[in-house]
Amino acid sequence: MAQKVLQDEQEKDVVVVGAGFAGMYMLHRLRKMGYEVRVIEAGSGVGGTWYWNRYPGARCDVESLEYSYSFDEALQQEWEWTERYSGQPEILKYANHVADRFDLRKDISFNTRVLSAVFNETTDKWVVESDSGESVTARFFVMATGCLSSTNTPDMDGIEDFRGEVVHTGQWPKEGVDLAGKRVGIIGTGSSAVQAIPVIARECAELTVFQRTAQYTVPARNEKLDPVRVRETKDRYKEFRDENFAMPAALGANLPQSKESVHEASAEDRATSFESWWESGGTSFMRSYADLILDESANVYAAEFVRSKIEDIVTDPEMARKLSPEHIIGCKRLVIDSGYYETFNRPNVHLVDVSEDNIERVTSEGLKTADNAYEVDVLIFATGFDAMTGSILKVDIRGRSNLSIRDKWSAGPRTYLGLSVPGFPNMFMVSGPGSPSVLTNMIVSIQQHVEWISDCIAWMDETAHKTIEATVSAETDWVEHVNAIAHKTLFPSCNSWYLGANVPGKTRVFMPLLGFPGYVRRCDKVASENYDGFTLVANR
Ligand code: NA7
Repeated sequence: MAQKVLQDEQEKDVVVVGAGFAGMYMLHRLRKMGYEVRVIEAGSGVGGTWYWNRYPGARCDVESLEYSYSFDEALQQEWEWTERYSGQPEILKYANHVADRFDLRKDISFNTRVLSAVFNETTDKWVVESDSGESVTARFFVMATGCLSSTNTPDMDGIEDFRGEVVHTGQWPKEGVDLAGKRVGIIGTGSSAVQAIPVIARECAELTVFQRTAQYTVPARNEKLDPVRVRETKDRYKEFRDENFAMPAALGANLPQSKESVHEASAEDRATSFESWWESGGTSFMRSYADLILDESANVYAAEFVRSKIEDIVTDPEMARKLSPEHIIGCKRLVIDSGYYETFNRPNVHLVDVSEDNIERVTSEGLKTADNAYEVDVLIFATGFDAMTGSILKVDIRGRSNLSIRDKWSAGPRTYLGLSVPGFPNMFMVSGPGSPSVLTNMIVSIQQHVEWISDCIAWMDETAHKTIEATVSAETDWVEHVNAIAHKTLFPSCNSWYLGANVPGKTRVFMPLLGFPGYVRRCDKVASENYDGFTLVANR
């Protein structure tokens, strides 16, 4: 019994929630620096978003040679990616390789969900409790819960009546879902659906896509990686990483970025340029002109080009019309695909525009819309995530004076640097709201945050400080800064998950910060000025 108490109540230096790429590196780096760390993870394995998103066709939209850790030269040299964009199984294999290589699992509690984290003002320590009964007390508390890990499932009447199988792309069962010969319905046409639809259509008998907002997607042009390109990149991997680190989204330094306004180009040049980006594939399509995401009248040209492609690809004009988006291109995250629009030429694929014919309820047999009824055996929710804040707010986090993070953020998330929140001393978030996060190559952002946080913890010890806490004025200035930058662009102009607009009742706040290099400079400056914008309390 005594042993059980010891096992369940641990005292560590740092407790980390989540064993995705953020939690894994946080553990590795802090442990190397001599700290005792406990990581708590709800899944049965490492990988975070790549552990949960096992839906057919799941693939990263950042190129594999970039979407990987750079902190260890041997690791980046030894790991072999096979495709331009890695599929989920390969990324998960990579995460497991990292966990093995650095012996991470011994400090991770799997199958354990953190329920609460409370700051004790007498001891200046966090007490973190979980559903397994495990309780960890630590000086520092790090939320490494990921930006896209809390699934958003719309509340639909009648769901309990449905006799078939219900799955969410973001919580796809490990054992898979047998879709062969089945009638499948998929709700949503975001990135997950766009990736899944072509694969599922080939497997199932009939696929009905329930679309609320049509989606812009450009071809991924995924392919096997050329060994010569891999060798050349690995021969100068450090330089390659440094060049990407200096890019606005921390990626794609090898690709051109036009400095020209689309208005300056002739119609012929525009057509040639868009066509060439379309042919090379990837989200960099938006780089074809400098002002596409800044000016609505410029954006129209790119949107019109993609709409013309839809018209060319989709043979049924009515289907093409329904698939053609009207909003600003790139405002919702631009999706990349492998045969998405083409899939709607298949006889077994049907499209229901639920903005015209609203979903009324789920029935025992399928979905009832205002005008029709659809029978399905499997209902897939590809309805996205309560992005950036969902997983943080799921934990009952309480800072000074029992202040709850849910109350603190009741009008939307407010942070300093996306790392820290006033009232919550010694708590850090990796890629939290207000940091570049989802507008960058996530792994690069994660590494930058992990290194900043661990260096901060080491500095606290070197300088004999016990707590660090963002000031309210630093937070206010930071929130204004994030908003001011976003409002110079077209990003806030549509109902995207960047704004929280996809979750009913969520306050609309543009959450990620645009511009990685400026952000890094600011973080470095804050640290070099003895953590300017933070209140520091010295050890007695
Ligand atoms: P997204 O991009 O948030 O897409 C969710 C989709 O689900 C989108 O088409 C939504 O339509 C649709 N949706 C959400 N709720 C409903 C309801 N109630 N009825 C009908 N349709 C609905 O999530 P993903 O998982 O595809 O991608 C998230 C990110 O993961 C992606 O950007 C990549 O970074 C990886 P809406 O557009 O809101 O009208």
